Amino acid sequence: MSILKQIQQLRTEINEHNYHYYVLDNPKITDSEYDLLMRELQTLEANYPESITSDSPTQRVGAEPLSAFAEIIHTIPMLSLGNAFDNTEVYDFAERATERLQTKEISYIAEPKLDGLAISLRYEAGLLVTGATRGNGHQGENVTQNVKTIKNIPLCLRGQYPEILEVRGEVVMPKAGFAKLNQQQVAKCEKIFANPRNAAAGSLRQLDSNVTATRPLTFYSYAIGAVSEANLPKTHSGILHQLQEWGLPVAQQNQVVQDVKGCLQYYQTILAQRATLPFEIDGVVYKINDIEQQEILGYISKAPRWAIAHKFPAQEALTQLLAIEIQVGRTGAITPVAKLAPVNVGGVTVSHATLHNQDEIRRKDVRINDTVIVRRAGDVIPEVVRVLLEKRPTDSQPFVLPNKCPVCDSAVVRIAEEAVARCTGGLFCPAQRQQALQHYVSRQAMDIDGLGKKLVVQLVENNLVNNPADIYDLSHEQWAGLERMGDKSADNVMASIDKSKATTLARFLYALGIREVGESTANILAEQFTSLEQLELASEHELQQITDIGPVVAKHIANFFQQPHNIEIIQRLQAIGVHWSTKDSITQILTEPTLAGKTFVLTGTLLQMNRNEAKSSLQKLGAKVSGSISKNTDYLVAGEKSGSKLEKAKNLGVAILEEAEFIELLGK
Ligand code: D41
Repeated sequence: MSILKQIQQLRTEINEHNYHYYVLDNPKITDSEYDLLMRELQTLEANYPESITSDSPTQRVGAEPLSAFAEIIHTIPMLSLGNAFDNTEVYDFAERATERLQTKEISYIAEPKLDGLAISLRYEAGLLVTGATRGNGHQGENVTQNVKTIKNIPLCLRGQYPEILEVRGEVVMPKAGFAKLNQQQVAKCEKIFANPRNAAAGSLRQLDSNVTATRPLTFYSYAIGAVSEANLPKTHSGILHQLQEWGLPVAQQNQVVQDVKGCLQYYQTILAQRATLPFEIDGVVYKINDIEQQEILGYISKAPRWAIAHKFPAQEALTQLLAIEIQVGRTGAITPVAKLAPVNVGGVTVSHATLHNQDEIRRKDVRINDTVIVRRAGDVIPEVVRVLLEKRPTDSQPFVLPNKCPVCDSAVVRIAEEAVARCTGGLFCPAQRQQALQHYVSRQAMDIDGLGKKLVVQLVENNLVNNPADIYDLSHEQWAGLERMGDKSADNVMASIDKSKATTLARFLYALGIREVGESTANILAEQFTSLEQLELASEHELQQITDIGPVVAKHIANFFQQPHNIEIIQRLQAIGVHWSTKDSITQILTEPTLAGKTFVLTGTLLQMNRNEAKSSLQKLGAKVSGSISKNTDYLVAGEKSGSKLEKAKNLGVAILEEAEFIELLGK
């Protein structure tokens, strides 16, 4: 047998053992036998280096350290999950589903909710080509080198896999590995991790994959992204089973259950197992199992209507409320914050908790010097759950929010239908100014490196900067004159500012800090409008026509651009050199006419793309994609085996597109 063939056989054999060990949890040989095989392969490869391929089981570690992670745009967004905190919310979720689906009985797949880091793996021709973090769901970081060091992630798929396969799942650090890692960190006098999730995230975001390789990480698949295969199983459980056949690890606790009752039983079972599971979980996830039903239900905002996370009760502790502090947010929102005697809640020291607003303080009757129960749930801000009235000092007084802003003394007002009170000072209020600037320079916005909170605070305190445009006018002398700054740091900041001028329209829109315009809305706006000028002119009504932009958001956007001082600042920024490529807008012009305002329904099986791809292509062109046919439907895209929807469309006289016509319409 030729050496190459021998090497190939060894790799296949090792991969097969990996599969039995990591995925099936049922090893066929002992660890030392396995080590022997690995060593044999290493020796052969060392003698025949030209035989080494990137998917060889020996090639998990050793890549050069990176200087930064590259960005990866997810071809299909990684969605988020809605939460249910009690049984009622699960019933509500199920009731909405049964109503929309017109059926009483629904099968769900119930899964443990792993507390780690969501990632997406992309396989092409069976080989792992990229691993990316979820990031904001739309764009993540390329962590391929690190992902390859995770031993239960296959470098190549088994069996009859599709040409392209994206797998979504969670990277976790098992409890045992976490404890051991922290012991090692202590021994090395390095920082210890607060919990397994932080440790997993920190390990996956190492620039040197050799470090990641030493960390005990594990991966579990829970969904698919883009896939070039039309004949996938018709249930989520079937898809997970298929993933396992292809060599991907799937949590063994997953279970198909019937109706809400089955879901809630599963919740109790897993809650009882929580302490003995090898990994940390913070709840369970229910997903409607039938893919067709999933498609009918569709998505709302960034979360599917067919899935929900049922969270375990958060961890709680008892402490003293020392004071109530008032924070003023970027948009003037006044938030009361409880200052607490520091207390350990589930491994994290908590010294502050949000009190939300005046109504919440009144409802819970929270007062200074009270003894309170605080709760911490995952990564959310700690909360005061309730007051122990029996421990309340006799002289305590109800707490009332001040009616003047504690920072700028402007009036605090509360609009009738809003829960929050706001400082009316606008950019006159130093707190608002500071936060607007911090937001403007932040990583997701203009990304001005080296211009952190401390510098922004100084700029505002010294009255050097009143609005974002002023940042660009500061001289070298002014920068160098700030505390802890010198010539060199002044040069660095000025260079970062210069560099940040080349940006994207989406980032710029987000940076402006328009109320209710977060990253995802900014992305949508940048995709919909060919230029900023066009957006500035858009009416509230036009804005509302865009999918995912509701009346409130539309109003805030239109209002923002109606303010002359906002336009003036934008013009100053552009004059100073802030710019973005119009590449995106050119492709948009080329594909015109767009499908803005048109409603599509997809049915049957498409051969050249899957439904999610078809849907996102349509949405990019401004079309709406709906789950059911009505007289408002403009087009039905009918793939193979179209059933009742095709009939209904014919009856209603809705235009019907075959796949080829549809692809032509997309301009592909
Ligand atoms: O175990 C998890 N953390 C988990 C997360 C899971 N079992 N299933 C999930 N399913 C989804 C959808 C339904 C959107 C495919 C998820 C997540 N999403 C998720 N993880 C992070 C954000 C969303």
